Amino acid sequence: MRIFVLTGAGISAESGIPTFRDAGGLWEGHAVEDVATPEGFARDPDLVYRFYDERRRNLKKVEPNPAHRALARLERAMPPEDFLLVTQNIDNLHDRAGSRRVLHMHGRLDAARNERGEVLPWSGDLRAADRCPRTGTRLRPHVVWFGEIPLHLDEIGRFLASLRPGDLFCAIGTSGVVWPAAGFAAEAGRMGARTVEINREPTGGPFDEVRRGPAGIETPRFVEDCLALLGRGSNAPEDGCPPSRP
Ligand code: BV8
Repeated sequence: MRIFVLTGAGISAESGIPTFRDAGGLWEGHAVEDVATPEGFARDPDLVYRFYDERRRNLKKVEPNPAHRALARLERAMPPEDFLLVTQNIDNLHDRAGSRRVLHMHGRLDAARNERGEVLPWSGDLRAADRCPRTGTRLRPHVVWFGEIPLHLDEIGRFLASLRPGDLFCAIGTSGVVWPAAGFAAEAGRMGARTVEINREPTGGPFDEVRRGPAGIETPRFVEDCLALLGRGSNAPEDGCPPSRP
């Protein structure tokens, strides 16, 4: 059985990171789409640097929640080729919860990118005066802005195309507004996978099953159900992996 998990801002809400919709999509009176764009960066780079500095500083004050930890457990219980975790979030809570293979399709706050597109870890404030220690070029947040092409789309597309009846797709804490991530559930359904949504509120997305409630409660339950399907219920040892799908 293969499982594709897509997470959005809602999975980090119980860790104290505001979602885009909760913030009303605004920041310092600016629409996120205005600030989180190449045009916004060209227009007012200091505003955009500040926007990400504040969110990067906040990362140090928050911790992964049971939803992040449950997905790390599910990853450990499955053959690598049968599990894929894709996040739209730029926080590092999946990584800090122990997930080893996370595709950050919209980039990540704890990294910067030089003018050659090379990525380097970056945990402090990032300002216009900062330069890449390797190339001396200007740095920008390693974040995919609106109008830019998300990361890892080839790998994501291959995994979606490999899904078959009996496999699972689960979207956790995403409003399904932002494309191309918003199209993944329908694609998984077209391949015959069962599609599950975990969300506090209805989104109207194309799901076979909805688990209404906070991610911190519903995700561990979903993972327990997956482990039972894999014959790896909560009383099973965490060592080894079930046989991969032939
Ligand atoms: C692209 C990084 C071309 C920045 C982000 C018209 C139609 C279709 C598409 C478009 C269009 N006009 C423009 C577009 C394209 C655009 C887009 O989709 N715009 C939207 C606004 C219409 N997309 C792009 O520009 C993308 N690029 O299209 O390039 C291309 C593509 C492919 C191939 C070739 C060319 C790039 C998009 C990436 C933008 N960058 N992030 C930053 O973070 O600052 S997106 C950003 O917003 C987040 O990363 C996230 O993805 C998105 C917010 O979405 P969610 O994560 O879902 O968060 P949200 O707050 O909306 O929802 C939270 C949900 O959680 C809610 O449902 C809530 O009920 C739930 N929840 C809350 N608490 C809990 C909970 N659930 C459970 N438990 C809880 N406790």
